[in-house]
Amino acid sequence: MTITITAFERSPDGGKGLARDTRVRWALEEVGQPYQVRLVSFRAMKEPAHLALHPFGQIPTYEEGDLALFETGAIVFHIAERHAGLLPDDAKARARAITWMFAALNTVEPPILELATARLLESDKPWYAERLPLVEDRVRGRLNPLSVRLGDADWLEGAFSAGDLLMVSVLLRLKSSGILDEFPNLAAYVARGEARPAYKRAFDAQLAVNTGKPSTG
Ligand code: GTB
Repeated sequence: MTITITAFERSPDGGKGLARDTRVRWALEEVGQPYQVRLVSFRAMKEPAHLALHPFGQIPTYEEGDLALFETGAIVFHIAERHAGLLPDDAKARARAITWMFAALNTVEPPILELATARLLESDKPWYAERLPLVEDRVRGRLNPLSVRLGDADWLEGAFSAGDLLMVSVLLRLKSSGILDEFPNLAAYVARGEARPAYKRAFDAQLAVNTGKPSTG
């Protein structure tokens, strides 16, 4: 059955892979599922046809036959449940990998988003310089225990899983901040994720949308 996802017609990041369709593309590439992409403008995202797929008027969405999903956590979980490669077979290992999916989205991503929002929307405020270090420290408050738990392992729970896919996707948003480099094992973890052939294919596909040409490196 054909899988169709939505993505920005023109991503505000110009193709750095930070828009959330990249994580869905990555999951589909990991399990070897072909997919189509429907590009949507900011205006089209708020129109009835798209709102029927995504009540909050955002991307990405996921359509497969008469199934329509939104929320990247739910989409990646759906893909991982139906295809081998993103969740272990063993029930307990599977539950642990799913726990890391939730940890990525519920515990680690919120302060990272807060930092991104502060940098993007608050830099002209008189209190910005005072607030920024507080927000950065809240990010460090999540990275420090994550770094301790990862230790010198390659992935969070044995083999690469959907938990790693979401955690790396979330951490990628920090690359430009320099904070990730304070935690060398996390920086290496993100680099391992980016080095996966499936990630590269996903990255190149979204880059091609935004620049008209694929990445060379
Ligand atoms: N919780 C939802 C999910 O995980 O699916 C969040 C979806 C979401 O935030 N979608 C964003 C969106 O549609 C795009 S990814 N925004 C438009 C709107 O809300 O009107 C967030 C994003 C956007 C841009 C960059 N960037 O340019 O760096 C990074 C991330």
